[in-house]
Amino acid sequence: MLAYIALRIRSTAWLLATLILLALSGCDGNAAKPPTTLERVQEEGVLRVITRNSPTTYFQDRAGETGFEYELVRRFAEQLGVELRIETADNLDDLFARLNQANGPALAAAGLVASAGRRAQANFSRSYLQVTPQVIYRNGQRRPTRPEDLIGRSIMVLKGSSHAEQLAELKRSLPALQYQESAEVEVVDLLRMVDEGQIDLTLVDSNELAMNQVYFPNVRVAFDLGEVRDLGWAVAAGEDRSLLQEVDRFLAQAEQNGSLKRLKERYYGHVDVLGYVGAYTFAKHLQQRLPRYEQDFKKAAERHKVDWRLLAAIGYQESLWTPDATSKTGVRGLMMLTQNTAQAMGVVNRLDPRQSIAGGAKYFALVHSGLTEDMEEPDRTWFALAAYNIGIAHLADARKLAKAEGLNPNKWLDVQKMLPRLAQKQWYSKTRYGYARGGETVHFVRNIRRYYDILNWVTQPQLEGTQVAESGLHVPGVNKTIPKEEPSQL
Ligand code: BLG
Repeated sequence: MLAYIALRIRSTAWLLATLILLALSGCDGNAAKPPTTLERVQEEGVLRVITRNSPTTYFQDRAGETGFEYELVRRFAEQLGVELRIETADNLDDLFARLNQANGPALAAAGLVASAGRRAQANFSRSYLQVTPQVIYRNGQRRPTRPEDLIGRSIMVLKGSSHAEQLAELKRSLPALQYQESAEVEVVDLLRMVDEGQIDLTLVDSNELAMNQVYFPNVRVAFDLGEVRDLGWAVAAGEDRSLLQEVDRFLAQAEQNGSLKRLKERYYGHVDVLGYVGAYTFAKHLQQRLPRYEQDFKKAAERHKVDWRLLAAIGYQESLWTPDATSKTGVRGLMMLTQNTAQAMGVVNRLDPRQSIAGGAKYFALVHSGLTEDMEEPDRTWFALAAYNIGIAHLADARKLAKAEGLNPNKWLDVQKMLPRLAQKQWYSKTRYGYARGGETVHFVRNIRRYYDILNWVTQPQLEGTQVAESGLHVPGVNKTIPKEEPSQL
């Protein structure tokens, strides 16, 4: 028995010694090497991402969480096969502090410029968007055209931003330059403050202006301050590059397969599609005209089970929310009803905006429900818009053409390619219903989708039915409502 115990003690001691030796010599991989960031994320099955709550990054809309950074990082998490957990920082200093905390989020996806000053706080991925810093001023004020013109004007930028870095740099050569940094505001607040004349100037990135121009009709670009810069996602400064390498691979792929381009177009393409003038005209009309018809859109939408924002978007495309609009062909009113359609929908006076909206809503709901059962959303809505504009008969022709080409007649992207053919003799001569201006219908649907996107951003679900919603529209990401109705400017 004693011998047995002695043997046990000896063997335990030997085992311990062996383990210590192994650990010291690094032979035992598990004990010596901690998991990489990527392995940790995969083991936990969760990707924690820190971002900012703003229209260009992450916010809530009617359908739930959205935003450019959010959409992109959601796809990345999907590809990794892990759950995405979003955290929001109060300001940029807070963001970098939390990223660098032990047990902090693994990744920052927040429209961050990979600036020299930030490289001490974070390691950046490859670029997914190029932006230009722009000086913003209010229309009607003296326009600055070069850095010297910034002296003597009240300027505010975000604390901890790359713009604050730029101004600090500029101040070295222009000591008289004064500016304020604030950790209490977001980019939308800065633009609003310029729009309302509370500050003279601010600095924002071109993508942020592109996204927000439609909300702030008075803001204008004074000049570009400096070179084009890269936006990147970031990990904490001390972190290994395993996760970043995966991010780089994902971003390269998104660039190659066009998904990144589509996302940019969706979020930042307003100014491209509407044009600069179109974007701020829309902003002006949003403030001055829409409030007059908002209740009528909402009532008609409720009656016909359609989203009121979609009806409003149709109304804007048709008439810029002008009740007495008339086309060359005698189509009339805010929703541009033809004589026949108006009659069929029971509209007596097409120039009465309430009747026009009610008739347009009824007609839209009718064509929407009349489409073939196997057509799915959201394509179904785009087809219904096309039918609203060109009629179901011509739309059926375009769908037949698509089928003949081996395309899918239930996919809007496919049928959209066929619609312009309805205006070309070689094609329309073979269709049942003949010539139609199908190219216009493609523009019609594209524009409405753009307006609809914007209307979704400026209206928030949680505000509906509240006092705030009744007093005007809401800009996502900020506690600010656009004031209701100004004197008529029709
Ligand atoms: C639409 C009708 C459809 C009709 C098509 O025309 O009007 N929609 C409405 O009235 C809401 O009902 O389909 S059909 O009844 O099956 O034939 C085709 O006729 C209106 C379109 C026409 C267009 N805007 C709504 O989108 C228009 O105004 N075109 C003329 C432009 S201009 O005169 O060249 O400036």
